[in-house]
Amino acid sequence: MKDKWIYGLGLGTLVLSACNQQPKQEANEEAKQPNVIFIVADDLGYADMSCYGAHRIQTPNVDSLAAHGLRFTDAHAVAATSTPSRYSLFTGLYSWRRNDTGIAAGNAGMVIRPEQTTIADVFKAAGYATGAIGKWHLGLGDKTGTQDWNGEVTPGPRDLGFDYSYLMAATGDRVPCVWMENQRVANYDPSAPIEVSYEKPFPGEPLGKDHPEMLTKLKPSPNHGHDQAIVNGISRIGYMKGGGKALWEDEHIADSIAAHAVDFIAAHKDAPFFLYVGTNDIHVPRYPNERFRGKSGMGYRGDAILQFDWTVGEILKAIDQAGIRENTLIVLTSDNGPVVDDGYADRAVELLGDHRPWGDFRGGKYSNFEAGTRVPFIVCWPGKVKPGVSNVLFSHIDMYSSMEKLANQDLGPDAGADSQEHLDVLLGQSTEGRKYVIEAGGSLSIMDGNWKYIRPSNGEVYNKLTNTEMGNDPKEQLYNLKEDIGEQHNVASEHPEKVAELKQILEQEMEKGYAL
Ligand code: NG6
Ligand code: CA
Repeated sequence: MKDKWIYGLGLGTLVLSACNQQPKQEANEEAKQPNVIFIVADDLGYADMSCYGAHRIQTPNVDSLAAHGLRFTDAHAVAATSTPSRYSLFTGLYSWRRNDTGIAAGNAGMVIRPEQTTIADVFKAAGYATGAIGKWHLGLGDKTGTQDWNGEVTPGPRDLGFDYSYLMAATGDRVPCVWMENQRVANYDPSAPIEVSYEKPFPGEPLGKDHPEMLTKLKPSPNHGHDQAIVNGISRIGYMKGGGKALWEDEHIADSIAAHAVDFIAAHKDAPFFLYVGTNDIHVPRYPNERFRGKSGMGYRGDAILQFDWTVGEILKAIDQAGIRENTLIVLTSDNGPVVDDGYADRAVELLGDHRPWGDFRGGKYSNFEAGTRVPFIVCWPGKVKPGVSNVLFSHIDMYSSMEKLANQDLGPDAGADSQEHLDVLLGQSTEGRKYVIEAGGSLSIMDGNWKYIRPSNGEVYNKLTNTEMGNDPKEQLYNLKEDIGEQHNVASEHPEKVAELKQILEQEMEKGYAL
């Protein structure tokens, strides 16, 4: 596929060198504040895209971003699920220091409190236009269950530095199934007032568990529990009433996200902007647009990867059309590792074949093992970031301070307190990365690039519903990742000195605050 992003600079053969060329008006360009776009996929595995080794699926748009940018092999999300992972990405604070950052319900109050500082605040302080589009999953409003979905829900992203927002409150599989635009339901339908509960069903509202015949688009997998409110022929987690014409249609979610991102880019092309785009892909329920359904040969999970790649292509096209490619830093990543069956009978397990979403890593979403938090991570900024592959250790936790540096801001010592500044690593100008990363699955791990220590935990060893090896063990675990990237051999008893060393660093970090 010939793509403007690749070839827009001129001859395809000159692309790689063109990417490194300094813009003509260097002085002006230097002075200009770059636009910043974070594209955060949901549950996309390390090896789910062709640029990360997938061969049964092609992701040409992401691949072009990788070919013209820096593709990291050792980048880590802070947590193996969405809410804590995004909390840390936005705040530069470890989510495990708080006990209320777990997977948020659709009616959760805002997890990042208004008085906390986020990356969006950093860019706002630097005079940027800021926007958040797509998956949020960080709560809205003050307290769980107290939102009035028929009016303005506040506090919200506006209180966290985002001027504009167009968001799903939680996940595709959780009510309320409506878009929140600037903290109000988009396309609000006054004839169908909205009520949401995670406690009890609304009389007269059919539930998936009682009405399988109404589940025309997707049925839940047995025992996962996505069998409550029915919206758009798919049953969800939680109870909901009303919504009318404001209810989303799953097959149009990616289109809505892409369209709003494209509009935001076009509207702000003359001002520096920071845009967070959280895709719904490839989280469950996976029900991609008919343009993608059946196209991957791997069922809806594979089709959702194609749809994710399309979304990236739309964003790149919009940047091209706005003529701001060389002044835009794009970071593409995933919030946590992959899961194949996460609650809907979409045949993902059966059609997976030899595709390995987790690559060579063990575990997956929810797990302490590497596949839980080792994520795809691509940085592209033509002219500034030299294309290539980076094996330097990097963590989402450092995005906060690195963006402070980029935007030339300092919002104080409490802001992003767990975040280290590694802008040079991010831009491929240094190989001096952080010394270790801390990752949260069911337990906490610390990994220094070679060795990984997992704290003892009594959590479940294997999750039968999602087929996940959780990495929990009542005993200490130590893996030599250089020799054993698949974390097969616990060598804790052979290397007590290494265990002691990593454990001590982890405990020092935990002493600063640990609530999970
Ligand atoms: C789990 C859901 C899963 C998914 C996940 C959140 C069950 C059995 N499973 O609790 O389907 O929604 O939460 O995923 O309810 S995340 O990527 O947003 O963290
Ligand atoms: Ca996720």
